[in-house]
Amino acid sequence: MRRFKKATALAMAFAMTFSMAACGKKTGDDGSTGDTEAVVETTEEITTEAFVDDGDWTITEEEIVENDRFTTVEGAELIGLDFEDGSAGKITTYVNGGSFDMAVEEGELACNITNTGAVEHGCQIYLDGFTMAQGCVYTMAFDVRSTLEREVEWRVQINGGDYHAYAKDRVKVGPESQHVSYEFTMEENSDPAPRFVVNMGALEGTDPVAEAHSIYFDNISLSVTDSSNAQIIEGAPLPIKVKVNQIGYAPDDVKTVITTSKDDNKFKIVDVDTDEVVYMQGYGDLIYDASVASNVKQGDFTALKTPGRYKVISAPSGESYEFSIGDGLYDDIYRDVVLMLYRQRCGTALDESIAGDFAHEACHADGAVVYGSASSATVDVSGGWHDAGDYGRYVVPGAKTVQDLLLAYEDYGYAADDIGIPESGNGTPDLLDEARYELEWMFKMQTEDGGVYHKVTGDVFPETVLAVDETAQMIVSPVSYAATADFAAVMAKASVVYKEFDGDFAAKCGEAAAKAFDYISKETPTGFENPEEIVTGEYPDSVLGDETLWSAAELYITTKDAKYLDALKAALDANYQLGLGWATIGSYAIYDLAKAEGIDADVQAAAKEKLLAKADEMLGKCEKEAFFMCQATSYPWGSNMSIANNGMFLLMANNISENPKYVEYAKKHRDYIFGVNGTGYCYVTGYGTLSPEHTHHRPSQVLGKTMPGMLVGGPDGNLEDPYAAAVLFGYAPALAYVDNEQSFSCNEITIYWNSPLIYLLTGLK
Ligand code: 9MR
Ligand code: ZN
Repeated sequence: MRRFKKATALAMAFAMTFSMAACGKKTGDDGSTGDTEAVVETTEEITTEAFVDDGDWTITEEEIVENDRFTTVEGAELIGLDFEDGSAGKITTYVNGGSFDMAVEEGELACNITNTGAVEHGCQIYLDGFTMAQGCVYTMAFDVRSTLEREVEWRVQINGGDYHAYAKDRVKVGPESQHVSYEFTMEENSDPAPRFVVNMGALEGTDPVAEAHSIYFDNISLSVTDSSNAQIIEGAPLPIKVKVNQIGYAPDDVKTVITTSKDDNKFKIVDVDTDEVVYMQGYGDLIYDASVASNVKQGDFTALKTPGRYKVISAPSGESYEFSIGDGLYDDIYRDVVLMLYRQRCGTALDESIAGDFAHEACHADGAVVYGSASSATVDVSGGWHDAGDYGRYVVPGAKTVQDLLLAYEDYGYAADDIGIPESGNGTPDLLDEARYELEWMFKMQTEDGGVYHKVTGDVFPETVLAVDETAQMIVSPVSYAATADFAAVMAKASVVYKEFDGDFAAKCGEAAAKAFDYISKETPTGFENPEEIVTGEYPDSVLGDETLWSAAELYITTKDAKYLDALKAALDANYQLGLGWATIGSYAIYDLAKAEGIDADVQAAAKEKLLAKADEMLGKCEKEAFFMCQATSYPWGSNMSIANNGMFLLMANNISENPKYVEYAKKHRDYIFGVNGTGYCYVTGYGTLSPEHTHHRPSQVLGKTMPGMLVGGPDGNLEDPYAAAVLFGYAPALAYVDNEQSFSCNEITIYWNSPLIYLLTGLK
């Protein structure tokens, strides 16, 4: 937990003049507007409506309220299941190569195993939702019997990473029911979200059990035996109260500090190199913000334009993290945010000079089998980027990522060829080289008849291993409508964007796009669902009007062919979703239509109108929200993608119809990502004072250090993993973030969360 040190009152022996250029309504807390004396000289002239310093800069130490939600109570049953009511409670089954079903039969939990699989967790039952405190003594107990003599293993383990056990034991089971009871002390750090499992697969060192059999459990209990030495279990740390963009602001940017302390009335800005106070001002009125479920205040310091390194001191709640004012502040971060895609490349050796510790030999290079194919022949689908913290390669989110790069190049002519990828210096802009790495893979995902496979992954998510150590058989999942439509759209766009650099490649993209579009034209739009045996990322989407629209739009724009115009008009007439996500992508279509040359004038006018209406609607919402976002209380899995997408969308709107407000609010989305948000985190790894260090990203987890330049998913108000559910219970949506590698719903990273940030930073360059 964060503690603010108690500071003595800092009496200000002086006052100063201030600027309220951008926001003239704020005055001192007493409402006075009297003249003040300037004592700090800045190179910029800061003229302002007055703010009167009352001289009281006492910082109050935060009262630490211990969260006893996790405190252990002697005798408490953390798990207590007798199956009398016919329900298995929250016990869940997991298979990894094995096969069994679970049912409650006459007050017992029956696991009917037909195939144990080849690993210990080939067949497993598990249970989450309890907590363990360091130093506390627990007793694990249950009754068990089995129709066959064999061994099983129970474990209380960490739920992530290497899944090592805090306590475990093997039990020989047979037809005679036996009572197992095992006392143990939790020796490791407290864990707010451990997992209880029973492994019923192939236990190492035991004879394989080939015959079908049933194992019965009853009275499963985990209880606190002695808590006299138990430590307090900490949840997520308290967020810093005074929030700034930890990277910083260009001199002319609108700059806002936000405090979540209702007692803060004023703030001063200190140059951290000289300790001089360079700016002082009162906060605005209290605003209730539903995303953080508290009152906040905004303070404006737009008038401070002098380049330097600063921090905000806010009384009485304390200091902000440091930040800079200057030009070029995003140059390093930009490079890393782009290089992240290089570091996610699959099927090629990663160069140490670029990837550092994350360098590796070519991974996932063996052929993949095609799901449902009678033949065991393999296909070559090597290449592309690893999607995220897992190593799956999925066409749908890949297409979004490529589109963002192509747009960043196209909209800003950003042709840097020295970002530092292996292709740098080859005469083609690096953003296009990087995007091409994915496009080359996407070609391999297209079938003879034009359809595009949804994804290539193992049947389950890999263990926490390096990419080269995921050696499971790769399986190509069936063709999907969404993958094929998205493929058609980006390939069509690529056929134009790459023309001046590589005509043959561009032509190949155009042909592949046309073929994919023909394929979907004959299909009924249907959402993809994972085949039963494959449990990796699904990217399901059954609302496909926007995918149809996007593909028709790009093919029409690039070919001007009447048949695509007809399809486009039909798609525009149907219901479709706007958005720049992987599931709702209609905004890509209307944007490219709005800016295209030589297309149907009515279609273009309608697209422009739709786009600007959406942008204005967003702007209206942003202006009302305390953190200037337009999310209300919607912070879903990957909320940082929504934020980056919205910042990107505002810049896109500005490209269609210039409006300084669009740019100002795009910057506010940047500011949110780098620290002006509920938790105060800079959500990009490796940058800022407080940024994620324990990402759910297998290479980072194995190496014990987080790869730089990755945008994490961020707050997820729906608490979609056991760790988040344990430590973030009851948190407001925009605060529901925790920097822990077990929390895959908050702290994973993806290529398509980085890509809108690439666009945003390119546009703001
Ligand atoms: O980003 C995806 C998010 O929108 C979904 O809610 C979530 C659950 O379906 O899946 C996310 O995508 C994950 C994908 O399925 C597998 N690779 C990691 C992705 C990021 O967590
Ligand atoms: Zn790989």
